[in-house]
Amino acid sequence: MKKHYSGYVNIIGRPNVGKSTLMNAFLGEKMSIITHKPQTTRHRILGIYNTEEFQIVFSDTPGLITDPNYKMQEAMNKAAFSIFEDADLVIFVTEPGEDYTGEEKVLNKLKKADVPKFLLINKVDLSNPEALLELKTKWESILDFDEIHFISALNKAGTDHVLECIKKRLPEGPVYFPKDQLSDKPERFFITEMIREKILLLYKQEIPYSCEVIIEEYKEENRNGKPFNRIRANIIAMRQSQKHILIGKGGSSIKKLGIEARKDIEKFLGHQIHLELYVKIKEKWRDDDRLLKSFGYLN
Ligand SMILES: Nc1nc2c(ncn2[C@@H]2O[C@H](COP(=O)(O)OP(=O)(O)OP(=O)(O)O)[C@@H](O)[C@H]2O)c(=O)[nH]1
Ligand SMILES: [Mg+2]
Repeated sequence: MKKHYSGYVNIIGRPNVGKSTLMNAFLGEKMSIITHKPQTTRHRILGIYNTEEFQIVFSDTPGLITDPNYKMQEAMNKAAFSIFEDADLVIFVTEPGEDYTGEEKVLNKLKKADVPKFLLINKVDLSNPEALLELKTKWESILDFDEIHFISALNKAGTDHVLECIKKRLPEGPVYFPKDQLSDKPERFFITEMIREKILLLYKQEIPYSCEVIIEEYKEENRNGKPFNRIRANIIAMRQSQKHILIGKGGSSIKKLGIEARKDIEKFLGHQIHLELYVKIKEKWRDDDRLLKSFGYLN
């Protein structure tokens, strides 16, 4: 019988270094949402790479936050650190110009981890060869990585090569998930993520960080013989003033949000939907254990 290789490859790093872009590049699918804003990813998301011979279970994680300010950020850090528990290989992503102070905790964990460790220096398109070599030397003095690679996840430069290097290090192992499964998260999770991505892109300052998206109603119907979904989602904000901004003058902002999100969701589902968005206020949701639990941040 042909041998089968598998393992958990966990991606970790500071916010905004390109972890989600990297996982999507490995998978060739948009699994994780990506924006220019830090702290885009809030949950650990599995993205599963399947071939006949390999199953690589990638984990995209929230960026490590040095000083969490509220319980949701603590939960995000916990999700990021959980990767050390089941990793067969750890990928630490960094970018040129990143300051590594405050990273002692993760560096110590990495030092102790008894699995192959890759350092990926991302966004090389924004740097120059001299600076990159200097950066590599600096990292070599900090930690003994098994492999160091320069990549541009955005341009998929170097990512195929890294994928091959990962494959070479994977142990023989079982099929953890059915071979047609792409993630551990359900369809509805991706729908709320798509709405959240548009909130991050369309609103400024603290608004996206004060919001959570939950699906209130999800109806699968038929229209003219084709699937058609009716989706009602609530955007949870913390204050009345944020609600006003989210809705905008005469409802203009939330309308734009709805249109943009609907386009992505329809592409994802492969058919038309009707999307209704409402804004609700829950003042301290980011510190409320019960709500964080219901939003999937705490067990
Ligand atoms: N120039 C350049 N930009 C990149 C590259 N990779 C990612 N980016 C950009 O960096 C930003 C952050 O990318 P993400 O993939 O969301 O980063 P992340 O590490 O997942 O961020 P968090 O989820 O917030 O922790 C986005 O604007 C990406 O387009 C790259 O190779 N080159
Ligand atoms: Mg991310």
